[in-house]
Amino acid sequence: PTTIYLKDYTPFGYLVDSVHLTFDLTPHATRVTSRIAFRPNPNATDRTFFLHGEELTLIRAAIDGGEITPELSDKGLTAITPDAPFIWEAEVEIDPGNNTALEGLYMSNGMYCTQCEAEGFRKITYYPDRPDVMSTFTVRINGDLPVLLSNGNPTAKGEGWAEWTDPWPKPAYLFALVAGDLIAHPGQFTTMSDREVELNLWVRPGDEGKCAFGMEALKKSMKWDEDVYGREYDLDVFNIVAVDDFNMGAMENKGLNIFNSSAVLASPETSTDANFERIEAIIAHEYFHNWTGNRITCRDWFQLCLKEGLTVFRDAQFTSDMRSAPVKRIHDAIDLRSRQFPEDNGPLSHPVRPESFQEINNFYTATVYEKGAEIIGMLKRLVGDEAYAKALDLYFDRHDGQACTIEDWLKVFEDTTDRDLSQFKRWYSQSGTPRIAVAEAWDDGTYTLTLSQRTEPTPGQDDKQPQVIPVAVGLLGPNGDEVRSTEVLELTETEQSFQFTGLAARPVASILRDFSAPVILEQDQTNSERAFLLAHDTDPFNRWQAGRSLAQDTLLRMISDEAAPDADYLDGLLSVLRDGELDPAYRALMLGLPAQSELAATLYERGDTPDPMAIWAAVETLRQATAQHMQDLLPRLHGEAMVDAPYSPDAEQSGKRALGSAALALTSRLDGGAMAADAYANADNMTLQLTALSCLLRARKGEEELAGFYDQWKHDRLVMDKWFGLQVSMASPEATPKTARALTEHPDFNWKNPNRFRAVMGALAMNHAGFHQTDGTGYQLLADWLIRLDPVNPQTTARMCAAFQTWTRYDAGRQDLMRAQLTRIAETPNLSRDTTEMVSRILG
Ligand code: B3K
Ligand code: ZN
Repeated sequence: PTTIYLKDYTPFGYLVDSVHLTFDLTPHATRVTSRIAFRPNPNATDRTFFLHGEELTLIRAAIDGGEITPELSDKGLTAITPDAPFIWEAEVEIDPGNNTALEGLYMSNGMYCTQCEAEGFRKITYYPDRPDVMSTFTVRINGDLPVLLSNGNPTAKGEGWAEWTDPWPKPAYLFALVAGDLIAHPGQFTTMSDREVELNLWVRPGDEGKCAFGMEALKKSMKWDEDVYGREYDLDVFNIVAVDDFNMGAMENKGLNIFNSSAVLASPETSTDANFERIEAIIAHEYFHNWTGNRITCRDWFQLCLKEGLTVFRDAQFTSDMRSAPVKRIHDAIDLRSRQFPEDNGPLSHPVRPESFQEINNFYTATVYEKGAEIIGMLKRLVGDEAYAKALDLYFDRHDGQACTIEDWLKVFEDTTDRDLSQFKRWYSQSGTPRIAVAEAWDDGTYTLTLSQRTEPTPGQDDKQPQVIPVAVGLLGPNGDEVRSTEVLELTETEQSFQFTGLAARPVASILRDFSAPVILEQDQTNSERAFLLAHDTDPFNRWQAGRSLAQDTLLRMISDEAAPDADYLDGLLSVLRDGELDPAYRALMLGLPAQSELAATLYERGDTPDPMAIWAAVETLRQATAQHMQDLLPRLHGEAMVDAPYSPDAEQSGKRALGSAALALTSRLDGGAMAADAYANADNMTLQLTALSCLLRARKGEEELAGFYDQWKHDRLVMDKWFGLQVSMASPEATPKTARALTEHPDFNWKNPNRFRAVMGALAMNHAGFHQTDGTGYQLLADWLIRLDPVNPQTTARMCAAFQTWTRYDAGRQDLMRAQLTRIAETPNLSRDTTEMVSRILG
């Protein structure tokens, strides 16, 4: 396979002035006719006329009306062109009905739809399929289907055809087409300059009742982007389509967003509070791309974080504004630690702006997205809110309509603030998670905090340079009062000391408040300091973190030294949970524990070999001890979690339900699931129903309920995904691989559907002790299915290979078993480029 390098970027030799496409839709022989106006690019030196094209049958090609015979390869075509503007025409045939990879034009339940990012347009017609080639598009769709959609505004239509014109120049990856028997859930938005926008959420018949929430989320997003970023929508219509077969969450095609149905369809009966929150965030994310991604796009795919990091940051701001900012920040930190840290500190580690790739789809990662968003957050913290707003205005002014780089992005900050960001830029080029060690000294009224940073070597990067790390710090006095409010220290050297003078007594420092940087803090805190911060910290993030550190510390000692659950943790937790003034959602988060995989990582990093069964047992023991310790409080928590208003997925109600669910889970450890059985019988929304069922399954009960759930919901694809997933995630470690295998034999295990495949295989990989069973059956089952899926859907296969990324952490026996499965995958004949790249990086 060929490797593509950032350093090799050159502009395309031609500019595209306009694109006209005609689609004659039939399932197995769709004709695509293109008419494209090219002209030589004055800023390019290489005039090779190469158009990408894959899996196309070329019927006819012409330049300025004269038929030509281009030179074809399996990657595209080359042709001789005039040294002046010219019109390119081509007619190709494609087979959407057999496109199981879900990239390009494909079919899902009789509906035609597209996914072009990153490089799917080349499976639709011959084209310079690169993000820096931007053009307006006019699309005519001929097809015998009631709804025919493409980007931009509708410009004409008749029986069996429709024409769409997108006036905004865009790269081909933002092209979209949808055709099918769809029903619209309509809406309407008036923009800040009083333009009316027609909104539609298009769904399959039967899903009409699941649209209202998504539509409201869209309107809120449109309003928020006007209020906070001054960004107005720019077309007459905005369409969203829900599709059942989709490789990821959603796609921001200009004016025609396409969503995995799981990322947009919602109703109280079928969706959990977490589903609603995720849907709201994804709708916002895709909508925000209209400016950060579409109006200003990426020069090349190495710059992916330019649009993704920024858009994730924007959707996080939106969620913080719509819901609770501390809760969102804690969720993001949990997510970063569980998904991005393992990537950043393992064989798949890559910079936020990678420097090379074989298959770009493998780089839509937590590092590019979530660490990319953290970088924006740090930048904002360093320059301040006002300068951030100014820089963003300048970014939109200066770069509207362009395909940009990270250099362009940083330059607007340098120009607005006069700051030199060359060291800050290392965040984009250096991979690995920086670790910050803390040393403290106290002398006569002066507290000295010494911070030192180091980043372990990562693949291809042995030497790391110090980065600019904003460390938000506050100080508490011995009575718990805050004696220094939050201050952002800028750590730029390998080691640096910061002094706080004029203090009456030795303070307790609260470091990395609000998780001000995506780093690992290595602080030798005593448990009494942690308990002190848990009781007194004014920073909600660090207050939660103090509890989390206590939990982690007790778990690690339980695992390594067979210690008993720590009293500081249990007592501290109890008093926080007792505090009725605290937001229920926040208290529910306090009851969380570090993921078992995260405990494994910590053990590994300090030189121990993690034993997944020992980790599992410690977590179980601690849970049991927590339930006993809080026994008297649990009825009160249930009471506080009561909602006696009609169901709403808002922050307040869902926070209460989160607390109630956590209390029910603990209660189930004491009453053998009696209360959960009751809760299951009375549940009138999916959040409660699923919580109760999971408590029952964890108590090794609930067989009847599980069967009842199936009968109740077998008609609903999205709920059935939950039914599949839950059984695997709640299985005992020993039973996990067996349970997953049995489910793959279930008639409803439609493995070509990515949601269903992930429901089972994703849950298997996430069930730490179950996946890592010493007989290797978990590894083998996953590998069997990855090998089977690869020829059908390489993108989803490659992504799921990451389940093996931590294989070198474990004991020799498990390593051998995992290596054997990875090798077996690698040696599969005709393995896709996607999976080949992933497996070879993981094997190292
Ligand atoms: N931009 C798309 C992701 C495309 C993934 C291609 N493999 C969704 C998003 O980030 O909004
Ligand atoms: Zn995105």
